[in-house]
Amino acid sequence: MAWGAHRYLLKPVAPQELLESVTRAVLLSDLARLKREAFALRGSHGLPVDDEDALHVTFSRALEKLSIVFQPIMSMALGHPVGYEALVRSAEPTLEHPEALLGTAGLLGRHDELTRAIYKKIASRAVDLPDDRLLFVNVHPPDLMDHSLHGMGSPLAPFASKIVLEITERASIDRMGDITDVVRDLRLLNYRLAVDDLGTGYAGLASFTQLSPEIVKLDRSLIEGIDANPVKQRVVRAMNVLCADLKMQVISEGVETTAERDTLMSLGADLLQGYIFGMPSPEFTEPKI
Ligand code: G
Ligand code: MN
Repeated sequence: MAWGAHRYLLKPVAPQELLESVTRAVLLSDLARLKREAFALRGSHGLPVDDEDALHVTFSRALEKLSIVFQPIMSMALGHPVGYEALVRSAEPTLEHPEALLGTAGLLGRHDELTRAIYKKIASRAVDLPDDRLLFVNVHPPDLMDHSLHGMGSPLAPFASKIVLEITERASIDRMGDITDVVRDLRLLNYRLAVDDLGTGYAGLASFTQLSPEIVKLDRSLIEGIDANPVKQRVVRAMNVLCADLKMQVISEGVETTAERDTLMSLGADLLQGYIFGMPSPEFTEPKI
């Protein structure tokens, strides 16, 4: 009935009409099923089968050649890093950077495989993390729902008390439904949470109300050229004041110049991250301020 069979079912029903209407209903329900299947397959759309096979092979090679680099997050007051953000790289040409890796994983339906490989690599390096330093790990919002990624069996779990999970604002977490249980479980395991890329277009407060993050990371688009931009200065100063009131720490990302660094410090920022302290490195570096 939902597919329109009712349209013809006024009595008296001629046998031929009944047959047609039932046939139409069956066809429509088949179409709906096909549409659902197509929707589920949409990730691998647009790739001829041969290309897709080749891409699988390239992607598998990229997974074997993963490495992790670390970018220090500096406390200007302490004069040394408080932690490091783990960033994935691959030695496979064309898939060196996270965006390419993640995009391809999505196309091939191999996202979970990539995430697990990254977490295993990060865990293998976490043992060398200097004492009193935190390790910041990027998490894609849908991965939050996967308990096997962060739960007891996860390669990251043994290091949870030193790990800050960064959850990006680029994908809105309010479309994920209720994440209260997941957040509670993560906190039971002693993970800390950060909202990443704040200021990238998403205006809602779901990430704050649902995550109660300890840390907020301001996107580099807010930091770039801040020394010459009074509007950015006003926003960042207000953000620092507000987050201090909320007992959240603020990290300013993408600091590249001394002018940006000095302006940020004058606006009350203490935790800074960016190329000014050096490029992300395979080692846990100790940059000079
Ligand atoms: O989205 P997220 O904040 O996790 O992005 C981290 C990315 O930003 C990494 O790929 C890193 O190489 C890059 N990055 C880190 N510091 C800087 C910087 O100072 N300038 C620019 N342009 N990019 C940076
Ligand atoms: Mn990040």
